[in-house]
Amino acid sequence: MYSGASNLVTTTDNAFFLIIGISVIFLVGISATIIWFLIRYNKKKHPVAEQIHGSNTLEVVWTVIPLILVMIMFFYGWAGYAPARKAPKDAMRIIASARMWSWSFEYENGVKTDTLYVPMNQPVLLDLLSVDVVHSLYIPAFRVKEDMVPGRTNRMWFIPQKVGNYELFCAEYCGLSHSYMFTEVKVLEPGEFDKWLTSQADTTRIIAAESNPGAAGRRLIEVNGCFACHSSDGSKLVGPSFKGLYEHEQKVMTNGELRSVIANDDYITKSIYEPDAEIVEGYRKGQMISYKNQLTDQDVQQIIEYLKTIK
Ligand code: HEC
Ligand SMILES: [Cu+2]
Repeated sequence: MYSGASNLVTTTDNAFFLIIGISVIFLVGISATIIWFLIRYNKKKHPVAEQIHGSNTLEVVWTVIPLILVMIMFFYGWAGYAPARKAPKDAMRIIASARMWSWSFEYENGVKTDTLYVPMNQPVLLDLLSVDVVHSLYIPAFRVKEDMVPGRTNRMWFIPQKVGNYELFCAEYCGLSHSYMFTEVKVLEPGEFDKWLTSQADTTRIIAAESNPGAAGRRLIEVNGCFACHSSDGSKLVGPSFKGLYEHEQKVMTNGELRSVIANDDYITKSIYEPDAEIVEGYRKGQMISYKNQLTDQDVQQIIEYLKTIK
């Protein structure tokens, strides 16, 4: 908890503990005063009530002391907030996209992942995008949280300071499977990170050039977060499994009517571009969001190539 995992931990924690400390002192002080008054002024000891008139000294004291206290709180809060708003110019940029209900991270060289990888001791600036509803990217260990609003680009930045894996999740209730928006930040040594990034770029190129059928499609499924809802081993998750889907008979609801279709290229393409047009029997509408703007026809073709390998 106090790991110093990012440059924003100390200032955030200082403000937090200062406010908690002051609150605890007041809680204890006020409770003790109430109890003391109960005893001191109860009817047996103090049968006749007394009229008390104003006291200027008291008025000034209980105005000035809280004013000083909140100004101290403000000062510590500002000391944490101001640097968190201003990213250094040389920060490494990563595009973080959220959708119902998965994450995708795109690095400067075009590599995409569903887990966030960052180098240690280097400022990282995230462009925060959402394709559907309001999400919020939260990394508790780094003390950062920022809304992701469709149609605008919010930003967050930090310097990871310790190698390790940390939780990353959505902190804005965004629908039924909100809890699926859970992944990790992996902080690597700078050298390791560079190696990882180039190896990823190479893998993408090798896979694209390779004849190994379906490898490119499998990768697209991984980086677009499809595996959050679809398995490749026959088990049922939020959506039906991909295993045994291709060219098999599937029962779907179309405009309220149950019918049988063969899961051919057209059916799969339509399932990805217009998921709500035909709903697989036993599943509900509105679970899967269209990938119309994320996947090209070529991408979908490669996904189909992958599905052929697990039919
Ligand atoms: C949030 C969960 C979720 C995500 C993420 C998701 N899907 Fe789906 N998908 C579903 C559900 C639920 C269904 C079944 C209801 C329907 O037909 O729309 C479905 C249906 C499908 C079908 C039809 C399956 C069948 O058995 O007939 C295909 C193909 C498909 N999805 C592909 C994908 C691909 C490719 C991705 C990633 C690019 C993806 N899905 C991402 C939930 C999801
Ligand atoms: Cu979300």
